[in-house]
Amino acid sequence: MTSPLAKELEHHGVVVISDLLAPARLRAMQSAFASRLTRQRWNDLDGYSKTEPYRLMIEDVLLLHQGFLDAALDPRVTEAVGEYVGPGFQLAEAKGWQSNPTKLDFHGWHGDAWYDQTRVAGIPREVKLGVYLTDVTSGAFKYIKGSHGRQAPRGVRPREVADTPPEQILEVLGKAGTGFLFDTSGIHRQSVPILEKRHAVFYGYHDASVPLQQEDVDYYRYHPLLLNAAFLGGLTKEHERILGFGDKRNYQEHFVRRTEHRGYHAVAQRFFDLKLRIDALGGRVWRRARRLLGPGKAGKVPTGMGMRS
Ligand SMILES: O=C(O)CCC(=O)C(=O)O
Ligand SMILES: [Fe+2]
Repeated sequence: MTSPLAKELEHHGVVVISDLLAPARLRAMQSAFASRLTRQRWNDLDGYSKTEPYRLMIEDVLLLHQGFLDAALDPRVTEAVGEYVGPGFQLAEAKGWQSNPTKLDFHGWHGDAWYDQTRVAGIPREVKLGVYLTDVTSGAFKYIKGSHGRQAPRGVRPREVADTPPEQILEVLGKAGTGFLFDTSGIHRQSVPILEKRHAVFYGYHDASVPLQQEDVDYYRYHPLLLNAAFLGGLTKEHERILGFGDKRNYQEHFVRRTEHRGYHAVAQRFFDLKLRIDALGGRVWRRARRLLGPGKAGKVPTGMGMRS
């Protein structure tokens, strides 16, 4: 094993890369990330998605800025992950979120369940790269060193970890631009309380030949990566392999995600359709008024009534 980061991973299950993002790169990524946090994703408006009260999710960060792709393919990262997971490793997920301040312990200690535990013997390796985009002085990522590869990943009850000596717990406090790699079978969590908003990105790497747990197949969690063509210049064949170019193993044709909010969605859709019809009617009335009264007499042009094709 030649990568010092892979060695640390073997030993502790976690390793910090304090200077992962250079300052100019970081600033650009922070702005791109923040631009997606201005509103919830809806219709033709990009934004965050929300499926729980305390986190605003940005799915598919590789679409946002070159920096997110470059961080995922940083040679320090790919070398360490390649050695630790094995040569078939791929980037399987790239998402980020804003954690909102709360004192509530909404997401406790756990190992990340991802593979089909009924079909896979042993514990296949998965590594995540976490990257902070804000300075983190509370609500930090925490990891129980040496807990990796010991048990099939699952939620962990507080009493199971109550006797852990404090020196065995790594708390990744750090400046924006800090990165850290961890074996996701090890016990970890975001700590509480979260006193200020935290922006963080998490990239997941595992071998795409490992069968996925049913829950993640149903959600299409590990869909082929969504990429931005503008950022794909200069990739090597190995980069393309890591990004899963042409790999259809986890691709699902005709996928439609199920939702618990079907009724809400249907009602919102109807109301919006009604609004579009009212707007269109308003547009017709305005055009007729303009024809009858002559240009300049029918008031200001109503906005938002244009068709785009
Ligand atoms: O938000 C955190 O600090 C923990 C994230 C986590 O558990 C994960 O990405 O698997
Ligand atoms: Fe996790």
